[in-house]
Amino acid sequence: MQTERDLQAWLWATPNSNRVSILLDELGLDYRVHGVNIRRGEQKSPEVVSRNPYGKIPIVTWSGEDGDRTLFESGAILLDFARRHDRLLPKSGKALDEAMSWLMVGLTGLGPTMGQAHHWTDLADEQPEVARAHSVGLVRRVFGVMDTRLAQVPYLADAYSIADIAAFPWIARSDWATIDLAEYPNLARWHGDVAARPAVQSGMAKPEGAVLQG
Ligand SMILES: N[C@@H](CCC(=O)N[C@@H](CS)C(=O)NCC(=O)O)C(=O)O
Repeated sequence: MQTERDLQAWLWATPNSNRVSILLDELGLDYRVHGVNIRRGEQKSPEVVSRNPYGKIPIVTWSGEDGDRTLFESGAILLDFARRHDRLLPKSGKALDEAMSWLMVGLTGLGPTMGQAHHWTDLADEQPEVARAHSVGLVRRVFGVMDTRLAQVPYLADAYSIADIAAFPWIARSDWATIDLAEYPNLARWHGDVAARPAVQSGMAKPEGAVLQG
């Protein structure tokens, strides 16, 4: 049951945004999407900065039993919704330990290293070889540890969870780090399994018509 009234999300066609749209679609929630074109600098607008002083997306707001709520940082949003809805996160014990640990690998290892690799292999005006190789090497280390893990279990925390949702939108853009996913066969198998989920397909298509370019 949806307890959030007037649920709204500020998103663009970016990996951290798609974590949130996949989450909300997995939970079957109704929400209104506001497109924030980060290549046009719309994340610096008063509309965004008043809800996230960092001037970044994703952001979600809603009215709940405890009043008006605002959350930014994709990891905070994943954890809050999984816990309140009692879905996509084990309750306790070893299963919770594993889900939390692999969630953090996605949030603090995969996302930031992919962002740097995208910068040094594509976005930067100058792309010194030392920076390119260093940033891609850090991504390869994360891909390698995930590939080894996924040789043993179907999903990062065994059962499908927010750890997979945090990782998927970045793995789906492995080309941003000039990496062919086929080099990591277990990760590629997992990517195919997660990509087949209807909520992942609908979440990855939000905001409708958004394109990340420039
Ligand atoms: N740690 C934050 C990172 C948010 C982030 O960097 N968002 C990007 C889009 S994926 C953004 O807003 N970039 C524009 C900017 O930094 O000005 C999260 O996971 O939500």
